[in-house]
Amino acid sequence: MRLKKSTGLIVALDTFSKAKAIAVAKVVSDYADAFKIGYPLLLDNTLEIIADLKRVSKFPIIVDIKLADIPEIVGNIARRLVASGADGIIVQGFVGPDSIRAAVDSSKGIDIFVVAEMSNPGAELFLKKEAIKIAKLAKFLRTRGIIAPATRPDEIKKLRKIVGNDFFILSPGIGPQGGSIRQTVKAGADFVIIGRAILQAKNPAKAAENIVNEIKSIK
Ligand code: 3DU
Repeated sequence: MRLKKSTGLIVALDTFSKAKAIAVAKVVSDYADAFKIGYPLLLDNTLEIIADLKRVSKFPIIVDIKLADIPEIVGNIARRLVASGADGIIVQGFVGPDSIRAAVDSSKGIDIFVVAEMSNPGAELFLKKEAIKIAKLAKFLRTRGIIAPATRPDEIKKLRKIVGNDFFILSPGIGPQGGSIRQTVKAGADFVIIGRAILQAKNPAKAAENIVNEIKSIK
């Protein structure tokens, strides 16, 4: 299942607990376009967690282990994730064209997203300088989109000009990391990726609803 835009919200299920991930996935289902799972959930569970989530969700499951390795390893892991039911895979862009291509070629048409620039302050030192090159590469290699930082909306604006409008920009970094939904969406992000502001809310469904209403209100 490929990623489609409806609400513009991707929920990051950043928890070690399968029960918590499934409970949150169920209650935010009306608001999310996709779920993103990463190391926390995968370390304490097996890849079966993807099938478990797919039983309670009709949305794509994007696996975010920020793959960064030689093409051989990236290809093998991508194949394994596809076989486990992943609908999308996030790879690092700094590894260069051969490894990104290995992900695309091994992924049987599921969505590959490339990290162009990370949202943490430390990314200013290395990744920010290369983000435009990585974004061009991601587009050239026919991936589905890039990850760009909600913490630096000017970067999203710049990257949007590079990739055009027929290419997804997914932006993490809202809330605890300092980014704002309004600025991120206005800068050109198609999706916000949100973890803690939903997972740690007293009422995750209400938090997701508020986020989606805020996205909708942005012109
Ligand atoms: O800050 P939050 O709790 O909303 O989580 C953000 C999520 O997005 C989390 O899963 C993290 O691994 C991911 N992410 C970034 O935060 C920054 C990036 O550059 C790439 C992914």
